[in-house]
Amino acid sequence: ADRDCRVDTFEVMKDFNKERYAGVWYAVAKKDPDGLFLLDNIVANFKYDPNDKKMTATAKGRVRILEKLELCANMVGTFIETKNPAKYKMKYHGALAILERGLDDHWIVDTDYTTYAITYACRRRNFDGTCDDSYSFVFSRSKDGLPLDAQRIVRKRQEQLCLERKYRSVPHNGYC
Ligand code: ODT
Repeated sequence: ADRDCRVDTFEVMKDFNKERYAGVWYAVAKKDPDGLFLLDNIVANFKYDPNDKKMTATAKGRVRILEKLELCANMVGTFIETKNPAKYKMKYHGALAILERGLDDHWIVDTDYTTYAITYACRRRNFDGTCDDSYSFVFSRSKDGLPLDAQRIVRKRQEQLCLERKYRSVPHNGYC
């Protein structure tokens, strides 16, 4: 059977647990959106506040702004919940006003909390329900990348998102 590439049919993480997801994640691979922003040395740090039960995050990395300027940026994000506990709206801005700001979908597609995670955002949909401008991150708890069994799972998820072979690897070379 043909694969279904309509965004609303994509499966996301079941019973997503914000508390277990908290902490540092290193981006090891990325599928870029149109007009990419985060280039490399991307590290996200998720926090869970047990008082208001909300998730927030900071991200840093080398970014590209004004089409050619490259610098290290600190970004802040808050996550707005929806009916599906793995599908958030991420409201974000930079520590500096010249950096990007926006509101994107932020879906946790899959994670085992201790090794890998894969996230997905579709910024613009086609009339048939497929995505016209998406980005996706593969995260690892370790800077050194993912073990083989996790790589296998991630590859399968990338196919389910109709994004196989669209990812590039994200270097961590201490630039930021
Ligand atoms: O790099 C791109 O081109 C698209 C991503 C832009 C938004 C990045 C904003 C990060 C906001 C704060 C951090 C949250 C962590 C999120 C984890 C993954 C998505 C960046």
